Amino acid sequence: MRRKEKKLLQFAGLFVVALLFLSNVCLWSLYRDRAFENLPEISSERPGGIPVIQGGATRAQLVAAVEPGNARRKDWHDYNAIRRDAARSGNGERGKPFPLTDADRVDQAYRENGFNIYVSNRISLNRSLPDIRHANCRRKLYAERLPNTSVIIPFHNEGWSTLLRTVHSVLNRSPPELISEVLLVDDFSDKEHLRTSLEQYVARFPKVRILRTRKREGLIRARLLGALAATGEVLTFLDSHCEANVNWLPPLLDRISQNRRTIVCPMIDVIDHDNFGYETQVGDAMRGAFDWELYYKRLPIPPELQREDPSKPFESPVMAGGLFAVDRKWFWELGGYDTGLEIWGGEQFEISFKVWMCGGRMEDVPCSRVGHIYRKYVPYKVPGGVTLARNLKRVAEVWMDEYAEYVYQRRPEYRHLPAGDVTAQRDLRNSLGCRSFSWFMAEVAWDLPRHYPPTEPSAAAWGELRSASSGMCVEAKHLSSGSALWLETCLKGRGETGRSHGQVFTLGWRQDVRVGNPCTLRGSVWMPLHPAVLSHCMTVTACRATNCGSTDRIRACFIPALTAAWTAAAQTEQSS
Ligand SMILES: [Mn+2]
Repeated sequence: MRRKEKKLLQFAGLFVVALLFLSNVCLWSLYRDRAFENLPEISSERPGGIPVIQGGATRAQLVAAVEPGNARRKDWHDYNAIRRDAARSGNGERGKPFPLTDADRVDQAYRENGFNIYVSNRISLNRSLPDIRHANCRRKLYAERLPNTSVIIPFHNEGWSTLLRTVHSVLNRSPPELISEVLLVDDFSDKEHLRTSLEQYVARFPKVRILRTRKREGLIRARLLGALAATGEVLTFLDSHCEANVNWLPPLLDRISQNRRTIVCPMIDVIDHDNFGYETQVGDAMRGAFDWELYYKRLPIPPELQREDPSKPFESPVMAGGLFAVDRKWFWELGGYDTGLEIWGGEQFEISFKVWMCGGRMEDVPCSRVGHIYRKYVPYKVPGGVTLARNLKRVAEVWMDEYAEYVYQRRPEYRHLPAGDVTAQRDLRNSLGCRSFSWFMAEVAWDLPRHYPPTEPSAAAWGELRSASSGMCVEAKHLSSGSALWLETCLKGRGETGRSHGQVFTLGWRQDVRVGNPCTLRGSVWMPLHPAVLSHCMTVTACRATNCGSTDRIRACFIPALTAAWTAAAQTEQSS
């Protein structure tokens, strides 16, 4: 009887997988031309002053050692390429900031791309980057035999130089035998330079192909499209304004070759949107996580997970989104992305929860670094909040079990938002025998509640913040996130009663300051303190509050060194 049931379940599972696969295959109809299928072999003569890419360089590839795993390992560094990079000079080389003049800063430079395209255009497509990896990375050996990869780069109206610098950096800094192909997936761009010029340009690289969608599909389906067309053993997704750094690829592929169910992410470095300088992110190696409004967050690696060798891969609960590598078959076993997700957003949660809960794992690899331009603003129309909300709700409904409630408590508007049919996703979850979200929280994201507790502890205090020395009050001129706080005459002193104005603040459990009282607070509105406020280093009084009616007083003090950090001193006076 039990065996019969098991068989039935297995069949049902297979059926669902087949259905999913078929529905994915339908995506084939989305793109029009698989451009440049049979390209001629290129000569080593490159027009336009473009240096030979991986031009037959003999790489130092001895150093084979037998490690405990019995896999022969070798040094994958391309020392010729490293020497070539070291000899380069010019604007932006070694990831140095471009010397900007005022004329370079005109708004027009940012308008089309969200970053300064004029500056980008004046930096070589083959520019060198600083090797900012941990020193241990230079000595690391990886398996001699690694899977090859298709590099999938979706783009929409990307700038010429930023798109091609992405491609060049991949070709320049990857062992050619590990690159099966580079797939540029054009999500219905209308920029002229991305038509014939691009086709002619990439024709010189036999491994680079362009796929084009027939209508705007959005990032998620564009990635799926690339994944469907890909033939490499591993899928590596990159954004269209990236630069791959020294030896970025072998450390990623090595982890997948050791465990094909591992999704790996490189460290994402920051390419400045003004001057194109190359730097690490604040905090560098951190774990990916989320708050309960489902905003992506980065958490410090907790002491329990810190290793003697900080260059070792570490587990990450949630990926940042755009940059990762995954075994191609494993990606499809996981159902790819939920095709019900629209355009952009939420997909990094879906794939992250899925891989962890369904028998895989996810790691960040410190020895693999890729730079990314974080835009100043998004230059094209992104579909409004509803799409993102709908995507997040789908993810919450399918994967988060009872924890979805914590999201709905913070975003009540999600509760009744229609998220479309999620039956197929739930069936997939069943057929893969995935674990519960509470398992995920207990075993993978166990450090998350330390920073983002599902149930927020009540505020320490709220009320006016009155300077002990000057008697002035802190005021928010504009009640929006990011506007500075100033000192003004206290409203109470001005004869106003005001509880709903810019002089009411809450001192949160995290010792952060938010505008409003605990009942009117919405989300985490971050208010930077104006230097003039900080320099007061004042003592303030505020009403103690576990509820909105309380009027006890406490004294609290700024810690001047930490912007907007507070320390609540002992409770002193009782107010009337
Ligand atoms: Mn991007």
